[in-house]
Amino acid sequence: MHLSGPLTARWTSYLGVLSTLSAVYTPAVAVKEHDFKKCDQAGFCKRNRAYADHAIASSSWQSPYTIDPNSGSFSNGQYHATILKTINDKGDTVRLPLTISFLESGTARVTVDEEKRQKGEIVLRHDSTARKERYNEAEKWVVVGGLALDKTARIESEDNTQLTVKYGPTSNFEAIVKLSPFAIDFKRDGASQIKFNDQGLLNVEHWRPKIEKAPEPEKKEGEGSEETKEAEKPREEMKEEPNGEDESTWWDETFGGNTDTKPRGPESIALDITFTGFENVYGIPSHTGPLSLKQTRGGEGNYQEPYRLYNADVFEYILDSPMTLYGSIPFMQAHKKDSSVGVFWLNAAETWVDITKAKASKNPLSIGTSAKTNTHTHWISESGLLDVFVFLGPTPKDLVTKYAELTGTTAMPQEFSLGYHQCRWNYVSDEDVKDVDRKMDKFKLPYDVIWLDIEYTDEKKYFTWDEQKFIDPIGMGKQLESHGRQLVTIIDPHIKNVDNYPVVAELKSKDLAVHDKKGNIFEGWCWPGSSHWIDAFNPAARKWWATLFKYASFKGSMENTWIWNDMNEPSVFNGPETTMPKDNLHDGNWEHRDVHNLNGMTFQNATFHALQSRKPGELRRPFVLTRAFFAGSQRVGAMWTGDNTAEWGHLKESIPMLLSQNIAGFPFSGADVGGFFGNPDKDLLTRWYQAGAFYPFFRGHAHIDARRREPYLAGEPHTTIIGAALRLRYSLLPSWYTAFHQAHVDGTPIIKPMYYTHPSEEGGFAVDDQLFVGNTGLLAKPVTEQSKESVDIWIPDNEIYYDYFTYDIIPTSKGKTVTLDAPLHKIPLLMQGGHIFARRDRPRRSSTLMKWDDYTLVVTVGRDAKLSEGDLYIDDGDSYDYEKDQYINRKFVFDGSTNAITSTDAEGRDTKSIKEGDWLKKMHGVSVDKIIIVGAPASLANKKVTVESDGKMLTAAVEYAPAGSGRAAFAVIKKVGVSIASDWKVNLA
Ligand code: NBV
Repeated sequence: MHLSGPLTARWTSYLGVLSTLSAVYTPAVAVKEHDFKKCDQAGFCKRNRAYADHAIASSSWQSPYTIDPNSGSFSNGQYHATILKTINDKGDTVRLPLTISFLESGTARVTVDEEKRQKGEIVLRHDSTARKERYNEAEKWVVVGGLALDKTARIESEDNTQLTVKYGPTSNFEAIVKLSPFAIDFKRDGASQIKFNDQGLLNVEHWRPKIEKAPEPEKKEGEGSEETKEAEKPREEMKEEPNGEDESTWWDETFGGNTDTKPRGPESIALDITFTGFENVYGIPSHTGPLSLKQTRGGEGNYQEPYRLYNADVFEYILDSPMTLYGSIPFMQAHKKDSSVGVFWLNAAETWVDITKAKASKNPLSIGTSAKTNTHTHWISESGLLDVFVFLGPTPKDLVTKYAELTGTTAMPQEFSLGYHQCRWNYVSDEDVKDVDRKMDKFKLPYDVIWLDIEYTDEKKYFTWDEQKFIDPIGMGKQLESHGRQLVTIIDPHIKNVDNYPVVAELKSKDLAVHDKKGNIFEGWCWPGSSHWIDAFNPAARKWWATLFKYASFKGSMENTWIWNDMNEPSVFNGPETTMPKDNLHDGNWEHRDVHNLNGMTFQNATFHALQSRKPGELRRPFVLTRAFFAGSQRVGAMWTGDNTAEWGHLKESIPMLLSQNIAGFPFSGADVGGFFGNPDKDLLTRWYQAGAFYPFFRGHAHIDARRREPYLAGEPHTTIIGAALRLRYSLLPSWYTAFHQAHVDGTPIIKPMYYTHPSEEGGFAVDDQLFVGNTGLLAKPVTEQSKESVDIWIPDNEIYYDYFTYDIIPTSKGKTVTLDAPLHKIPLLMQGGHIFARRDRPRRSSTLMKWDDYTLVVTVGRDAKLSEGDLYIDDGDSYDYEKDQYINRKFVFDGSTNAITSTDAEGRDTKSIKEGDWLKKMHGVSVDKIIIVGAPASLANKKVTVESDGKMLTAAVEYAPAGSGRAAFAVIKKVGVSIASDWKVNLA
């Protein structure tokens, strides 16, 4: 293997790892921003920003894209036309097929491709076998539904300058397509919401033949190479002259000592998308920084750089930055009072997004009305199609559900995966694992999963064990299994290139790895040293991958073994920006450049399907954690935010980062509790557990050099406080599971930011440090600052709020900020009135052991004491039997006017007619143990209530506490005794 380019500090430290057998690793200093590209170091980004600067500065700028007036046709909800791009002063044009699809969901899709030339067919560089098309398979990986065309969409008016299409479920959406220059104005109820090419920044860098440098002077005419002659011919035919563009990075560019060759030359696509009258935009994870995205063109408090989406192993990432991270979801939402709209930019190549906000020019006639702010965004991708979905809302929920229709929803998880996960790099032996397991029990700390990082393997050969240290993996797995616990082992995509390792031998002999630009198996460096990368784009590779996970192949794995996919950006230590060369080739000879952001998803997907076929007849829900992701990854597992640091800032940042994941369709997300790099002090660790209890994915993790920090090591009072946070999570698991189910059904976020739950309250649009859990009305505001003993919670409405632990009524009202005491032992957690949520209060060691436990219901009576409502979804938490009606879905209602609480089937099903399997039958024996009513009516002072269920009438005792010194009255109905699976009614009067 040859090293090219300078050795960065990072690479040096990796070499350090590789050179020491013990793999002890000394972290370098925080991320070197200069190890990753800035926009002006990515040729296509620089060119498009320059294009934008030129267009915006010039008063006479005219976008050179025009719809050929004779090309348009409209049928069955689709408009087809050809955009002509004028490429020189002579008026030569390039033809760009345009399709605008109006979908039944009310989503519109705009796709622009590039026609192959009749003459001047693109000439690829001689040293590549890359495919000669714009990459058009992102849809295949990402879109799983929602593409049915809206046959009722119709052209409402048309002349030779524009056409207006009416579409949408109530025909209240319009797309006004302007021919020259090409532009689209998307309207809802007559008002403009989203504009394409309003600023004239549309840019499709068309293919062109490479013009080789002028022949060397000593060469006589006619002595040029065949290749040069060939390349020159089309240019002659196209009569395309250089037009002063910056061509320096068209055919190759070098960064950090790595040269990227571009066989197809420049081929970026870019478009300006204006959100008319919108001041806040959200989404496009993953980045650090606020949930409401910042402007990126400089100015006070703004970024200088566009948000970048190019999945990367960003070592010791920094806070408040538009730098790229490990995963990308190019879905952006704009929000203003009572209105949300969004776009999904379906492109898997490196993408940059500039954001600016500007007051729309004021209409001089409308005196007194203040000008609205428009948010201008400029999307720039290196290659592929221009393919954009437009959502016109009007609610935040509309956006996420329509997006989910296209890209799919969160897979129903293994129920255990909502519990607490104990991880570190590394638990060093099977004895170590068993010891941690025992100690967690000893200290009464519940957990569900213990994790093994890369050191469990025999010298980083995945699917093997270090037999000196993991002498009896099955024995270890069985100990965990005996109290319902699981093991997650890491399996990365780099396969060690070494003799006598059957996995790599097969990868090579079956030719299933990623190739370099010459078509040879790509070799790079990662943890194992010299490695090859499985090409999970290749169906044959995925099929082979599945064989490796069979219990008989992955010896030492068993039914409670699950998988962690790390480094799948992919991380390549000696590659450009620590990833794969862009001119590498994947299945179908697509360049890596085209598919980079999809790569992680294809690998997680391969693992997900592999776990489904471990044993014939065993179809269970897989659990696979990924670091790299793209739109659609939510269908195949969970993600985490990668290598954070044990600092307060990173704890704080985790909340907006996870909220961003939640609104962008991939809610099963978490951040390393405690911080990966470094050593948290005990307070930080404790506060992190309190916050982590509100992450959808809740895992403690630590770097190999970090000190041990299992919660029992913290000492008192910290261990007890952490234990309380874990117990809180465990008792609320039924509500978390219900929220996951909702996410599975329609893409609803599991944790929700204020703008999402209260889209009319402008004061909440920038609030990103507090969250609602599902539909429970639980409002959490984790403490994320050092030595802070209080928090300020922003209250979004006039509903009543109770303290979760004390039932104190929070004296506040809509739009106010209330300060709450939060000494170390206290998690600031409020209950919004008007809800009913479920808990399981019996402390257990793992969620699996809670399977048959009774439930507690908590009713929070609303300010008007009228209706409180809630849901509870339950299934076996493991199989796909829920697809065959084997689930319980209850709707609970407390009605203040009838003074009763009822439980009915949430979907109105006739549950009696369901053919019940074993699990469902057994659930009839699981009861509602108690009902806690916070803000309880005085009638409950009567001490007894009647309970009707299954035709029987019973009584239950009530403990009632009248209101007192700020605390609400509450009642506990004890031993309710009704089945969680049945209809029932509790009469409170
Ligand atoms: O596998 C080791 C680590 C892992 O612990 C961490 O969670 C990943 O994000 N992995 C990265 C490799 C490199 C760490 C510097």
